[in-house]
Amino acid sequence: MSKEHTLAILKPDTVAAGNVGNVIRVLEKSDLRIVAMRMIKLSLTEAKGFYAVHRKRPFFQSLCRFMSSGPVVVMVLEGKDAIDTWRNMMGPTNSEEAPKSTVRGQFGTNIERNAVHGSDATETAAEEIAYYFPGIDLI
Ligand code: 3AN
Repeated sequence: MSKEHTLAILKPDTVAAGNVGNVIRVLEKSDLRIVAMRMIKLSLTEAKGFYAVHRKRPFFQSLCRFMSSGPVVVMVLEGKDAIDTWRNMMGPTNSEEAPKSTVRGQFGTNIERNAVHGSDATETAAEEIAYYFPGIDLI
């Protein structure tokens, strides 16, 4: 696989704990490059739109409340196999089960407050990047 883009979100727990710089440091030491970045606060409606795929899941309301509870940092990451590379760096969904060598293991708390998001496939990466960076010109 050649150069790829993915969307990363540093979730409200990461911002609130003052770990934005720590996660950026991990990224800057990796083979991925941050090519776009903004800090935003999602409304509850925007969080529900972003996580619409999970709307039938029991954790949906709580997840959306959490994601809209404070500022987040959204980023576009670029690199070889960026989607899988970032997901491997993030670690498993549940921070309580994530190895300490992963971002979720180091900076997250549990399955909901798990520090970071990463797109899971090429199509979702394109949709998610367009959602937060409309009109962005990625080469
Ligand atoms: P991932 O972010 O690892 O791809 P998904 O897509 O299954 O995980 O879930 C999206 C988000 O929903 C997760 N990042 C997590 O914050 C939350 N989530 C997933 N499963 C649960 C659960 N059982 N209880 C609470 N929150 C969950």
